[in-house]
Amino acid sequence: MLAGSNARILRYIVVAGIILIFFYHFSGSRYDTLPRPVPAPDHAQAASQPSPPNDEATTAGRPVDSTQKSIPADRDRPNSGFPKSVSASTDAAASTLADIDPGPRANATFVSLARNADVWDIARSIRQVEDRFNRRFNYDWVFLNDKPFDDNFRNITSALVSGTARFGQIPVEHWSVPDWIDEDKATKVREDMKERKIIYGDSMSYRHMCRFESGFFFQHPIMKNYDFYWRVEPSIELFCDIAQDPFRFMKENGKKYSFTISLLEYVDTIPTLWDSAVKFIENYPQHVAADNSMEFLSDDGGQTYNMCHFWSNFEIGSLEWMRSDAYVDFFNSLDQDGGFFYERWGDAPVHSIAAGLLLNKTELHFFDEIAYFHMPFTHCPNDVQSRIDLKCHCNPKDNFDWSRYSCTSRYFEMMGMQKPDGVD
Ligand SMILES: Nc1nc2c(ncn2[C@@H]2O[C@H](COP(=O)(O)OP(=O)(O)O)[C@@H](O)[C@H]2O)c(=O)[nH]1
Ligand SMILES: [Mg+2]
Repeated sequence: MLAGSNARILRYIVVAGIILIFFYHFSGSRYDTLPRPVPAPDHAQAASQPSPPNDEATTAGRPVDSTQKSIPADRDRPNSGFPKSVSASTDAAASTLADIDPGPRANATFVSLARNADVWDIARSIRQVEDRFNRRFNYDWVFLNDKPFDDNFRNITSALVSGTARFGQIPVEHWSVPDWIDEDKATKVREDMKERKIIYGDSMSYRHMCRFESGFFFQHPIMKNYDFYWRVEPSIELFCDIAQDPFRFMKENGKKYSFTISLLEYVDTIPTLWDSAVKFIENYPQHVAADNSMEFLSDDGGQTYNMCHFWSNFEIGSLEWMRSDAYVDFFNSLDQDGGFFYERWGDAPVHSIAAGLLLNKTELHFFDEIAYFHMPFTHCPNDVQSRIDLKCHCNPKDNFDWSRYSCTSRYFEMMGMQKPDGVD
């Protein structure tokens, strides 16, 4: 009897042991696929130059001494280097991006121009950028505003940004009407555009915004700490994981300007922009690149503009290029002609014409893998396997690239790039 119950107890122990081993094994392998925490950067390292009095930096809501040194470019991380690919999607552990070492960083920042009232819309954008990319890389984020940022804006945004959040006020001379502009003439233009129902045609603040983004954002003292920028607007979406660092890609491949969406500009907003560009070419032939992208901008060898431009609400670009004599001469030349106020020149065609004329083709880049939405257009990568590997949630049917209003097809032709099957 006693021997029988001992044997039963022994059987219970053996069965319990097997169950324990079974649970340990399966729950353990599941936890292995959770992201490893990425070591946070040393947030105590901030700007390498003293910031102006209005500018402050915070990290997760905590004030940071903005007079301290910036994070050095290319700070080495242990085991740095790009993964060959992230395509091992059936291997759950390998597909966890946090397991892939991010590699050395570029000296770069996100930048958002925003009003205090934009706080929730920019918060949505930040969350997307952090989740899809920056939680692994911890790049800084610069917020610029023509008015002082309020505490609510500062607290909400800096809690979301994994790098250092920095806040700058725009100097009044970068957000006002220059003295060579005839204000009566500019007022009449706005009234006329209002009647003709041209989008933002009667808005003065939109004009300041376009002029600031065209010629001044890269000159802000906070931006002078960085070599590359990534512009983020309120209410954008990112549909895919960004596995490799676009900043590092730009730097290592000599890229100066990049895009995800291109399209045709609304003619009535820029009737004389091309005339100004042609005048610039005549006055500054030394700034025009030998292997420029005139084919992208013009269908008749430069006589007229075909309205093609890169959509500048997304851009990753070189601040060094923007601060070069070539770009600054280009902007000043356009600015003197007054079209930011006498018409409604957008920063997108201004940046695009500059990139097309001043840069060699090899310095431009199309980021196919950055799946992006800004009302009302979407870029969704064509390749099925890439969408799976990068955990994309965009519907490829929404992709704008091959629409007749997009200029991406023309870009592919100029660059000799292969278009997807079925696209002509
Ligand atoms: N500080 C500030 N930012 C502005 C103002 N107007 C527009 N912006 C910002 O400029 C960018 C472009 O404006 P948005 O309204 O998105 O223009 P859209 O994308 O062309 O329709 C966004 O980042 C806005 O937050 C303004 O008057 N002040
Ligand atoms: Mg916008």
